[in-house]
Amino acid sequence: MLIYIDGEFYEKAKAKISVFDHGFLYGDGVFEGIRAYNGKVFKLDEHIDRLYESAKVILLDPGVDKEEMKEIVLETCRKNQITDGYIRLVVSRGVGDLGLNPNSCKKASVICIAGTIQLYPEKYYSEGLKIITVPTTRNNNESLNPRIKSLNYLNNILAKIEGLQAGAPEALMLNPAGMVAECTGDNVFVIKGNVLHTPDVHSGSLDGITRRTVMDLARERGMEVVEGPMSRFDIWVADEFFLTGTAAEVVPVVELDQRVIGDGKPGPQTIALMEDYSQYVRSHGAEIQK
Ligand code: PXG
Repeated sequence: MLIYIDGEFYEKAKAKISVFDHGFLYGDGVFEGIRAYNGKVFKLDEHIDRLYESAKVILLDPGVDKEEMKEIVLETCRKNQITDGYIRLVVSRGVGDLGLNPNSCKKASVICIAGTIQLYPEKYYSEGLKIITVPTTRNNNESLNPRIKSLNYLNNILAKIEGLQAGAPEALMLNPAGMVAECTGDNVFVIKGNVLHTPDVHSGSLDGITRRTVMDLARERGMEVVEGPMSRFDIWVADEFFLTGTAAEVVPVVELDQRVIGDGKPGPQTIALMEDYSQYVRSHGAEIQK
């Protein structure tokens, strides 16, 4: 495996960053988790745009432009002969002094890892997940906006731990006002009748790229798509419930807080969207080979 760090490729054992990198010391940086399918990088432009938005919001200059960043991703895939895989692109504040002042970091570090992905167990998709709402709320928009895909994931990790301790593979997080935000690494959707409903991004969720893709696919199926406030009530009484994310893709949920959703099986419209998604990802994306 060859890993890109600041203009060079390194063997896995030699791919190291400084302990003085503020990404490590303070979680000061941003990242993207991207998939490649069938020789193509899925939604590369969208991931790069989101990365640069996250960087802009934290006043971080990646030091390379978007075209160069795309080429870094594609070249890392080529070097590792990736056709189907998982790409992690990281921009950290870089090496600086102790002390959280980012101005001591002279240059951002860019890291790109392209490897294979550990897929979720097949059972999650055929049977659906049973999850719970956890006490840890999603970060307040004005403290650390959940739209920033930052290297600081402790908020999500705390919620994930609470879910795992209760035996749930994912955990639903509310925002500080008690409305549904998202899961620890996935966006949330419910279906009631012909309406697909997901919390708007101001509710405390990442503007997920899988989320956007699924909204488009649902519109193509003639569904009405609503982005707006969602309460747990809306989920408990929904016909269908599912999560979306780059890693999970589209995964059905059949129980929340011991309330069975719909008839307790992955719903027909969810299954249709899962199929649409898996077809779509295999036929769209930036070609890895020149
Ligand atoms: N919410 C959160 C908090 C996430 O971290 C999503 C929603 C879904 O967004 P996308 O754009 O993927 O549809 C995420 C995604 C990783 C990793 O390596 C994390 C994500 C995706 C892929 C890999 O930790 N988070």
